[in-house]
Amino acid sequence: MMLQPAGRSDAPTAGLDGEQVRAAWALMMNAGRIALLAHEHPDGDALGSALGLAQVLRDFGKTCVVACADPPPALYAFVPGINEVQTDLGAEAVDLVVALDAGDLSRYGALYERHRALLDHARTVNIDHHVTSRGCGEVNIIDVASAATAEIITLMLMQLDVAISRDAAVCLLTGIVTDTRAFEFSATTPRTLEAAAHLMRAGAVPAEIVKPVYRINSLAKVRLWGHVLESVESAVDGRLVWSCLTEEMLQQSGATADLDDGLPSYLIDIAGAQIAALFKEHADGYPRVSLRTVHPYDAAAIAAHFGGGGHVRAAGFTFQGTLADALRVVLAYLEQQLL
Ligand SMILES: [Mn+2]
Repeated sequence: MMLQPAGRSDAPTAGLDGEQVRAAWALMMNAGRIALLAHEHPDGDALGSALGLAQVLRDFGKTCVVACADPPPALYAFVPGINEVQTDLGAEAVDLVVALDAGDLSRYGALYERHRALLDHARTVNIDHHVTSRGCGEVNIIDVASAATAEIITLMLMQLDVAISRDAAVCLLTGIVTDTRAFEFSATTPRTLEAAAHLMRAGAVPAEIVKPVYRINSLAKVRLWGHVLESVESAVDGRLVWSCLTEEMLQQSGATADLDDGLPSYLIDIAGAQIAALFKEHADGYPRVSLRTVHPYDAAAIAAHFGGGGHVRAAGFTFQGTLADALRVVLAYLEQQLL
């Protein structure tokens, strides 16, 4: 029997539509003042794409404004130019809007609400990789085969033979690294790695992105995780695993409630686990339950049973009762799913 290649069979080998790329580039080259928008609640791809493209366009003498409805998370402090991100476009006119990593103007949040008169009528280039995107520009480069918007921008620049400075390369590689969790997600293709290789040749270093984003933790977070991991329990031959994050643990570790980010995923990575649940106590509200599953268990369906929602592998809900009740009721339901 022939061995099938392990990579994605639908991995893209072709470049982007050359006509669209040239049309987008012509709009940028004909503009003097350009607003680059990252979607609300920005991630590394939205920010890296906007800042990276802005730095490339500045090398062509363009005045660029990078804006986002929300300030960048502190995590991205290492990204060149991060301090220039504005939460408002100001009153000055812009010749062109480049909307990045979302294909619907409403996804730019408060920025869109505040500048509706401008954004509804501005000449706009839209670059995105989400399958749900309709496109909100006169030129739309929506490429769902790309793992990140920053991958699309890199491919564009490669096709146009435009030089990329080191700072711009760090921004764009941040987008690719964060949208693929350092090339781990299945959206990663050979072409993603080719784009990343191009950015490395321009001077970007993956470790300088991976370390601050995925490796560095505060001492408080490590202590909080220690408490939670020490309390892990299991049932159904280890197929069900769960733990609690209590107010007492938060106080003992000096951590803030958001530092549990990543814990539910850590639980489902325990060998043999098929459903993982993290029960999070709230001093002034009902407990929150985060679920992670592996195939064939549907986290969204389980969460929906308790009035919540999410994705097939990751979902959550608020339990209308005490933490003790949540443990009793939810664990019984989860065990039932595994029988
Ligand atoms: Mn993205």
